[in-house]
Amino acid sequence: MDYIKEKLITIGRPKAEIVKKLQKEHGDKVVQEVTMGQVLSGMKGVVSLLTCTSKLDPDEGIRFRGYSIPELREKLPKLHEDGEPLPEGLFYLMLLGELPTTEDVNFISESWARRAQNIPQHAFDVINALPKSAHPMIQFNSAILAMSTESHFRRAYLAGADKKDYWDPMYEGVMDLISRLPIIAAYIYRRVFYDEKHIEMDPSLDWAGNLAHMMGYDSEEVRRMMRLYMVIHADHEGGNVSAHATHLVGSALSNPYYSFSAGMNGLAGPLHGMANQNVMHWLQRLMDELGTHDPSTEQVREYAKATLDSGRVIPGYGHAVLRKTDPRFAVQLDFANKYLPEATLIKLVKKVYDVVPGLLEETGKVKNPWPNVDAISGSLLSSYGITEYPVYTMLFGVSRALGVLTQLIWDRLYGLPIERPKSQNLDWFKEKAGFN
Ligand code: FAM
Repeated sequence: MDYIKEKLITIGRPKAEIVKKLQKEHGDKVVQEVTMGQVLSGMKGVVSLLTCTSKLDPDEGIRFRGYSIPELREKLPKLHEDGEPLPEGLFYLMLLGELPTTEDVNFISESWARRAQNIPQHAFDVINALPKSAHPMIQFNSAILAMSTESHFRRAYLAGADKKDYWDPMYEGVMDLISRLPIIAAYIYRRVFYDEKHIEMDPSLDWAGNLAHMMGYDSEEVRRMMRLYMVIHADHEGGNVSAHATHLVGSALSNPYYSFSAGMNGLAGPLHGMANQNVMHWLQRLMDELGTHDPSTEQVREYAKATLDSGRVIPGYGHAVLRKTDPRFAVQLDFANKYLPEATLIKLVKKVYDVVPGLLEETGKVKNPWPNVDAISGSLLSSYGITEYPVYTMLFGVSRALGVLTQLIWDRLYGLPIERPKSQNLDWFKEKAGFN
């Protein structure tokens, strides 16, 4: 057993005992009153999940095991003093709840580089069987499902493993799956946009640096951008669609490939991860319609207003939980100001930021008029030459694996049961409301 697994079980067993005790001895404690409005508005604010990897504050934004994004940038190991933290370190933090050392990060980096070598050929065959015009998320998710033939968890379950040991094959599968996602994503990218001219992974590189390398980008700046991208998209508490879907499907003891695939299907929705691609279409159309890359603030306002007047949402703005500018937006802007102060798209993003919150506030119905992570991520990628918008959600998905799959290991450590909320029909709601 490697030392990370030993640490995990040492930390995990007592916590699993606490979860059991809470269930048994405090099961009748009332957690919260739930209103009809909450149920009918997508269960917003209803406490119904146990998630340990991260927590979202409406005003402050995300904290990973207690650490905010600025703190992670300062405290997680980096390859360069002035660079960005390594996603390997964030994975360690989310898994074990403590900051990693450089050695810990190297251990994970090497473990992922080793595990990434054994992707079954049929995962690539499945991708190749799809038309190149199939959205990268279709290709990505098909490959993820195809790789479930390798599931340690499935094998262990069929062999009759003890329930309290399920976390172990889950850990193995999660480590394998995370290690392989950059190769799969880069393969799809080069297949669709670079005439199948694939680039081998470089086992000496870190996980995110390798992704940039295999996509065809070898500058240190792009690697830094990719490390940042992979860190900030990794997790956003348990109730967002990709995290919740992964957890829900995992609660049926589906293997990590099935579970993560469910999450990725949710991420592909335009109100969730596909928003980053849609932001780019929206900005592109703005530039095409106005015939300039440098529109005036007034022109941007008119364009945004026309979007709202036609009953569409402005992608990249609003959030189900956040009520302030997303720190994931702020940190990307900070990165762009440092490395790309003159980039046309970044200037445009800033102009949109100047006018859209006010317009959304004027509607009187949008609860959060501020930008989310997707308002800038595509412009950052695009400014570095990664201009193929359809891959942006897939890159989000590679990163999201870090958080939702770590939580899946903890779900099995805690021994969480199958999820089964109660539903009611319309008559029941009418009766509750006192309708005749
Ligand atoms: N533009 C126009 N209208 C918006 C809006 C936006 N950006 N954000 C919210 N609204 C509308 C919303 O459609 C709803 O209208 P109706 O009452 O007519 O149905 C009203 O404002 C109240 O919605 P809300 O309570 O403020 O937001 P929700 O919690 O229902 O939805 C989002 C949250 C994120 C789905 C919503 O803000 C949205 O559609 N934003 C644009 C898409 C986007 O950027 N998604 C990415 C979210 C992200 F961070 C991620 O998952 N990656």
